[in-house]
Formats: sequence, C-alpha cells, structure tokens
Amino acid sequence: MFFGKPKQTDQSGRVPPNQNVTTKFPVLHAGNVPYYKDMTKWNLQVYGLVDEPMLLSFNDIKAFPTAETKNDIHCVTGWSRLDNVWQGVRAKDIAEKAQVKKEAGFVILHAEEGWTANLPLADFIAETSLLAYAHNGEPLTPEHGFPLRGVFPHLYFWKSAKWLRGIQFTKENHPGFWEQNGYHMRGDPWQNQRFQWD
Ligand SMILES: Nc1nc2c(c(=O)[nH]1)N[C@H]1C(S)=C(S)[C@@H](COP(=O)(O)O)O[C@H]1N2
Ligand SMILES: [Mo]
Repeated sequence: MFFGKPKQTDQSGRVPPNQNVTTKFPVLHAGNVPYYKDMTKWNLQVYGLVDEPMLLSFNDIKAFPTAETKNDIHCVTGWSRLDNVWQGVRAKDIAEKAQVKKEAGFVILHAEEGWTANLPLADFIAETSLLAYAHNGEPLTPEHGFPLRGVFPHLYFWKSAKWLRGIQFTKENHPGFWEQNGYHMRGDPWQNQRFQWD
C-alpha cells in the first residue's frame, strides 16, 4: 500500500484532499432505482459468520433504538456535501444482535440487483456507522436509497450502499462491485484511498 502525501487540503481542514464542496445532493449509482410497492415483501438478511442469522422486516429495523449522526459525505468522484443528518440503526447494534463470530473480519453489503460493497468489520461497527432510513429529517427518497442504506461517513461514499438487502460477515475481504473494478478495499478519503494502488 502506498500512502501518498495529500496533494491539497482546504483551509478549514474539514475537506479531504482533492474534494470540492457542493450544497447539492447528487444522485450516483449503477443500475436502476427500485420502487417498492409492498414493504411487507422487503427484508434485510443478516448472515455469514454470526451465531444468530436474522431476516429483519422494516418494522424490525425501526424497532431498534434510533440513532442520529451528523457528518460529511465524500464521493470518490470529487464532491463533498457537509452537515448531513442521518437517522437509522447503529450498524454496531445489528452486529451485536446477530452475535458476530470472532473469526469475522469483514462485511459485504448486498444491495438490490446484486450490487455489493465490502468494508472491514471495524469500519462497519464504528460509532458513526449507520443503517439509515432518514436524511435531514425526511425518509430516504427512492434515489437516495429508500428504505435503507448504509452510511459510513469516514469512508468514501461508494461504501454507503443504497437499497440494502443483505449484510454478510466474512473471514476474508471479498472485493465488491467497484472494488472489483479497481477501487480501494478500504477507501479512507483522508488518505486519498481512491484506487487499489493508492
Ligand atoms: N446499491 C448501490 N448503492 C450505492 C451505489 C450504487 O451504485 N448502488 N453507488 C455508491 C456511490 S458511488 C455513491 S457516491 C453513493 C451516492 O449516494 P447518493 O446517490 O445518495 O448521493 O451511493 C453509493 N451507494
Ligand atoms: Mo461515488
């Protein structure tokens, strides 16, 4: 791994290298936006290296304590959006309820249409990591991930899978959709970890 020197930072120190702040909320993804007609057919599967695999309904998700975080989005394509308030379930609460086994070191996030993203377990269970159902006080819109998306604000935003349907705990680190196409396995914006060689 090569830890390059940040090329530039803004004066406040709040925006990572080579990012530009926008007040817009761009919509970015591969594939199609799902529109759910019947939420009773929606579920979230939690499986892999866990003692208690779970199939959670949206009501089950809402029954977890609501957590709220405020943080900045950093997309690998170069835009950052500051001060986003998210509401959802702490990813750590899901991991605890599923009783993740000691051997687990990584997580695969499974979204609609087979889209995936991978991240280390330590990043998944970070205090600021959410499975979010609301943004700035409103339910997620279909374009931004309704009904549930990951929010891992300390990593580039491609790790924050929209339209989450599965969380799989694994021993090894399996590259997801963008990671198979050369993106970084971790993706820390402060270290400029955009591509696998960064
Ligand atoms: N399911 C899914 N989630 C995804 C993506 C995707 O293609 N599919 N793209 C990621 C990328 S690259 C970004 S920048 C953010 C964009 O989220 P937004 O459209 O809410 O701004 O979603 C991430 N989550
Ligand atoms: Mo992105």
